[in-house]
Amino acid sequence: SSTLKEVLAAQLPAKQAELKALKQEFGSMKIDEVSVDQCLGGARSVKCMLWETSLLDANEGIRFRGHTIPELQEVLPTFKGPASAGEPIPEALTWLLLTGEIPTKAQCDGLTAELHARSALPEHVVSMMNALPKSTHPMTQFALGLQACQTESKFAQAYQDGVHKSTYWEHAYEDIIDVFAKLPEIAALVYRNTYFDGVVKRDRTLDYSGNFCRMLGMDDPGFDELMRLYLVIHSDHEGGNASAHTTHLVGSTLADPYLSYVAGLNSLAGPLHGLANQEVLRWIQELKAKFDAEGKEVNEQTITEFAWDTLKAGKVIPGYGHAVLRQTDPRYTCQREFANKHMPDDPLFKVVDTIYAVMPSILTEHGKTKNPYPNVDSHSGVLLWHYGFTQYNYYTVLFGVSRALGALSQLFWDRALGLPLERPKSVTSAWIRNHFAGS
Ligand code: FCX
Repeated sequence: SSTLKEVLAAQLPAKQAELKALKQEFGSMKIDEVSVDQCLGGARSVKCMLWETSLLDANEGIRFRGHTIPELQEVLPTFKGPASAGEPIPEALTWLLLTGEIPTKAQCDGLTAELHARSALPEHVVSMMNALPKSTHPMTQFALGLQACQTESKFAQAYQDGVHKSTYWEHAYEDIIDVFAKLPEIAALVYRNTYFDGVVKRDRTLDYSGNFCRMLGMDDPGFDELMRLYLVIHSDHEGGNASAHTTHLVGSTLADPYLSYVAGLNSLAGPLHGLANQEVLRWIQELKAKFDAEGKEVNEQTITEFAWDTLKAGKVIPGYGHAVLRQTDPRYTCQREFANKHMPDDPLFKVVDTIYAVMPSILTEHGKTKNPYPNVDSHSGVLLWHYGFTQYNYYTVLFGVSRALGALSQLFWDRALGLPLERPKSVTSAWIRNHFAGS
């Protein structure tokens, strides 16, 4: 079977021709208009970015290369091999994101071997990371680790060597696969350094996720399956979300994939974005602590009370609301299904489910958010917690391992299609006033 790089190389000419034709046929047509509200309001829903790997529908949720999450669970190869014999493996999803094609198990195994072979961290990265204070937030350690790996960038080297722009894709590809390979190593070192003895053990007879779990020090096959699901569903959420958009923006300067994705990670570390998953667990733990201390049960009534306290204090309910979605996130739903299948009696799962029962009506009554339903971050933490993975300040690092698969797959196509420097126009408030003066 062909390697991933060969498949991509074969796709290039047609994809480049398609983009050229798109420009020729529709280049002067309008796909959107921008209101002043959108200019002042975070460019919400302005269509101005090409993103091939996934597309988000406000009601249906995400499709990866046209496939919903339940569809992927039917068709992508699993650790055991056949589709549906467990959760899809991230290698399969990565192949799909990059090529648009469903891979065979043999193709996935080839990619697994390639990732294992490229995973080693340079010594200077390990010693730099070992020197960081344990109190450094895991996301900061994670971003620093990747930034330090940038010494290995083949793209940056090729650019220095003055290669022709038609070959950028090849060097970008090499970096992207290297970054995929190294992220679990960096992430595991952060975890082992922050909470344990810094020792990282590997099992490269396993897949990308299984080996990652061993590196974290987890050896429950149930946790392996959870990690496969986790790494698949957090990978991509079209292009406008902050981590994907940042990666794309920084990459558009021809900063290499290491530098580009470090920037994306720093976006992910914000509490309105990926950090929300740690905030959800913190919120639940604070809620439990409060009512345990008061000798009260955690139920619909006490959760409602705690939610109103949060809202009245001028804070958000983490894990609820979304900039695009207007229904329950299918990434939430598939995690809920995982919980129903593997841990139906888990007490924290029951709390999350009770929150789900009351929160939409509380947020609707509060009257601010356009979407009162849960997003992906609302459910991920309790699943990890169930397996004893309780260090919630670390949770966003897992999101960061996964988000690379989507953001960098698109970055490959950014370079392969020769997409230009991104540079939208900004205006001053005086410009806006003058623009409408007399109208
Ligand atoms: N709790 C309380 N208020 C909320 C809210 C929530 N969960 N979600 C939105 N609101 C508020 C906003 O803060 C805003 O208030 P303002 O008018 O005083 O500024 C108002 O409702 C309108 O916001 P809305 O248009 O619905 O949402 P935005 O597109 O501006 O923001 C996020 C979307 C996701 C940032 C927002 O819903 C939020 O803060 N949620 C909580 C944090 C969270 O879960 N983030 C993770 C999102 C995602 F899944 C991910 O990136 O990982």
